[in-house]
Amino acid sequence: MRYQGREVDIEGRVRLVMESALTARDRVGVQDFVLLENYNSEAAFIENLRRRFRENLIYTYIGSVLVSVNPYKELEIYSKQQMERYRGVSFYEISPHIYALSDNTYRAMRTERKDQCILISGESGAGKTEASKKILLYYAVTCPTNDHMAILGDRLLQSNPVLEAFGNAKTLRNDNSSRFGKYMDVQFDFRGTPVGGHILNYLLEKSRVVHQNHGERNFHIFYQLLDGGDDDLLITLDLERNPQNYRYLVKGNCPRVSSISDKNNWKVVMKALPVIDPDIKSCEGQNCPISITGCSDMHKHSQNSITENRCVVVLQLLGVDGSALREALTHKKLTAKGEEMISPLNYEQAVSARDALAKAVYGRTFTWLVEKINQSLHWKDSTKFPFSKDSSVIGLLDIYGFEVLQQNSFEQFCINYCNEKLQQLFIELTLRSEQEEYETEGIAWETVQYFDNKIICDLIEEKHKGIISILDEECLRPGETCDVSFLEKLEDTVGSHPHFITHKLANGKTRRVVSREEFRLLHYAGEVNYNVNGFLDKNNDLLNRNLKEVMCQSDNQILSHCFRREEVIDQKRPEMAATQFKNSLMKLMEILMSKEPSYVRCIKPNDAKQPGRFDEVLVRHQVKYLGLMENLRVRRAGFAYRRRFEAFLQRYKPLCPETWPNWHGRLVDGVSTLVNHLGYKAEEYKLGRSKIFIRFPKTLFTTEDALEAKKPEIGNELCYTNFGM
Ligand code: AOV
Ligand code: MG
Repeated sequence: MRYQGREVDIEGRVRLVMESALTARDRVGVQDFVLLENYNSEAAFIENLRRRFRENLIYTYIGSVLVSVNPYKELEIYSKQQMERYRGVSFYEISPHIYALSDNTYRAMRTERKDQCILISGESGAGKTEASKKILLYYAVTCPTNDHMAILGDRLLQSNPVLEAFGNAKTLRNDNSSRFGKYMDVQFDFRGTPVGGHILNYLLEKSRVVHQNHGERNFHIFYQLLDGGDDDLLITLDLERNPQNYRYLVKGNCPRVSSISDKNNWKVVMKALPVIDPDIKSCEGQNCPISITGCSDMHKHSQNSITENRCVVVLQLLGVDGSALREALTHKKLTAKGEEMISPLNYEQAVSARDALAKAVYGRTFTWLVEKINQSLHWKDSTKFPFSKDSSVIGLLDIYGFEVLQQNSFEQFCINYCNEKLQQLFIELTLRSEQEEYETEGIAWETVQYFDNKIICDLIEEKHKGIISILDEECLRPGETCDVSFLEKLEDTVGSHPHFITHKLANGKTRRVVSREEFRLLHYAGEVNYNVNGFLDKNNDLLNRNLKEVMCQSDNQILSHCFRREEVIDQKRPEMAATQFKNSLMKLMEILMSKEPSYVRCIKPNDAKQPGRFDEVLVRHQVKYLGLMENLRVRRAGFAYRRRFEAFLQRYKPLCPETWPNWHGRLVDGVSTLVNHLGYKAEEYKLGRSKIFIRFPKTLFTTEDALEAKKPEIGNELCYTNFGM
C-alpha cells in the first residue's frame, strides 16, 4: 500500500520508497501480497505470482515470509553488485529478494542478539537447495571477515559441492535432488564475522546405491568419477568409463543428464575436497572417500561373476581379507542357545547381503564425510558444537521436499513425514503464534481457520499407536512377520483414521485406487500411496553380524572409523531407522523452536523443469497446501502495525507536549495521552497489554508526516532510528 510516497509493511516499518531503487519493472503486481486489494481471492494471489513470474520477478513477500517461484533459468540477479544493493537496506526499500531476507536475518541476529533460522520449504524441485546456497554465498561475500575467517567461509561454501556429489541424485522430479536432509548452523562472533559452522545430516536415501527407478540415477559422485576421473585413477580402481556396465548404475537406464556436466562437477569436487581436509589429497589414498565410491559399484552388470582383478582391487579398497569377506557374503552366523551356528545363504539372501554391505559402506562414508566437514568448520575449541553463548548463529534448513512418485516406498514415507513436521512448525510459529498474540494482548480478533496437520503427524509418530511404532513392533515381533502382516496390523490399528486408507472399504468391497500392497496417506500436501514392500527390511536396516565383523577388521582408514568393534560386541539392538529419524526430527524441531524463524516458501511452476511455464493448476495446489492464503489472511485481517508501548512512545513523543521530552507515568497512559492528542479514532487502534495495535497504515502515515514536519525542531536523528520492537 502506498501513501504520499511512502510504503508501510505489515510489521509496521514505515519507509520512504527509494524511487531509484525500485524500477517500474519491480512494481509489476504487488511486491507484498498484503498490499493486494483483493487479499481474500486465491485467483488474485495467483495472478500476482504469474504477472511477476512473467517479468522474471520470482520473489514476492507475504509480510516477512518470502515466496519464491523457481525460474528454471539463470537470472542476472545474484551478482556481487546485487548483494551490495541489499546490504543494510530495509526489507521493503528495494524489490523482494533472497538477499533481502538473508540481510534482514543477519541484522536481526546482530541487533537483537538472538539466534535465527531460515526455514526453506516446498516440494521436490521447487528451489530450496538453490535458495540455501544463495543465502550462504551472501553471508560469505558480505559479512566482515579476516584472512583466517576467509578460509572458513571458503570451507562453508566448498562443503556444498562435496555433499551434493555424495548426497544428491537425479530423480524424476529434480535433476539435482537432495537425497538427505541438511541443517547447517553458521556461527558469528560479536563483530558479525562468521567463525564456525556445523552440519546435521538426516537420513540419506541409501537404497539408491543399489537400486534406482527408471529415469533416475545413483548419487552423482559415481558418474562424476567415471566421467571425470583421469585415466590413471580409473586404471588403479579398475573401472570402465561407461556407467551402463555397472549393475548399481544401470537400473534407471539414465547414464547422462543434459543439465549436468559430470566431468566439470568432478573437477569442482576434486578442488573442494582438499579445502575441507588437506589430508584428502590423492584419490587413491586410503583416506579418500572417492576410493570407497570405487568399491561401492563393485559389480559389473554384464558379468555374473566379478573378475579376478576387480576382486583384488575391491578387497584392497575395502582393506579386508578376501576369504573372510567371501564367507561373510555367502553365510550367516547365528547364535542360538549360546552356540554359534553358520548356515549358508541362498542366492537371493546373498544378493541382499551384498546390497546391504554396499549401502552400509556408502551410508557410513557419507556420515564420515559430514563429520570431516564439521571438524573443518570448528575453527577453534570455543566453536565446538553446541556453540557457546557469546556467539550467535543463523541456521539454514534445506531438506528433501515433499514427493509423490509412481511407486512410493519407505524413503518417500520418511521424506513426506519430515515435510509434515516442517509444515507443523510453520503453523505453530506463524498462524498459531500470530493469533495467540492477539489473545495474549487481549485484542478482539476474528479467528482465521486453517488446516492443522497435527492430526497427520500424530498418525505417523504417536507412541504405540502411530505408523512408526507399529512398524517397529512388526520388525521386532518374533515369528513370521512380513510387509503384508505390517499392512494388516496397520489396518487393524489405524484403519479408521480419516487420513489413512487401504484397499478395503467399510462395506467389505475393494477400493480400486489403492492396491493390496499399499496404504494411502492423505498428507497436507496431497495423497500418496505407499507400497509396503521392503518397509520391514529398510526399517530394520540390518547388516549380518559376520559382515560387520569382517568390516571391523578393515585396515582402510575411513572404514575402520565407520565400522567400530564395539558394534559387534554390543548385542543391544540399535533403534530402527524410522524411529531414529523420528527422534532426530524431534531434536531438530527443538533446535528450530529455540530460534527466531524466517521463511522461504518455494513454489515449482511446472513439472517439466522448463523456464517460462507457469502451470496454474500446479501452482494453485501448492499455494493451497503451503497455507499461503491463510498466512496472508492472518497477517492482513488484523492490525497493520504493532509496536511495544515504549518503542511507540519513544518515536512519537515529540508530537505531544505532555509526552515530550519525557513521559514519567505508566507507558500505557503515555501512549493513550499521545494518541488522544493526535486525534486517533477508537476504531483506528487498540491498546493491548504491552503493545499498541494500529489497524490502518494511513493512520500511521499521518503520524509519520507530523513527525516529518517536526524534524526541523527536534533534529533529524529521531527519524527512522530507534524503531525496534
Ligand atoms: P529442491 O532442493 O527444492 O528440490 P533445487 O533447489 O535443487 O530444488 O532446484 C531444482 C532446480 O531448479 C535447480 O537445479 C535449478 O536448475 C533450478 N532452480 C531452482 N532455483 C533457481 C533459481 N533461483 N535460479 C535459477 N534456477 C533455479 V529436492 O532437493 O528434489 O526437494 O529433494
Ligand atoms: Mg534440494
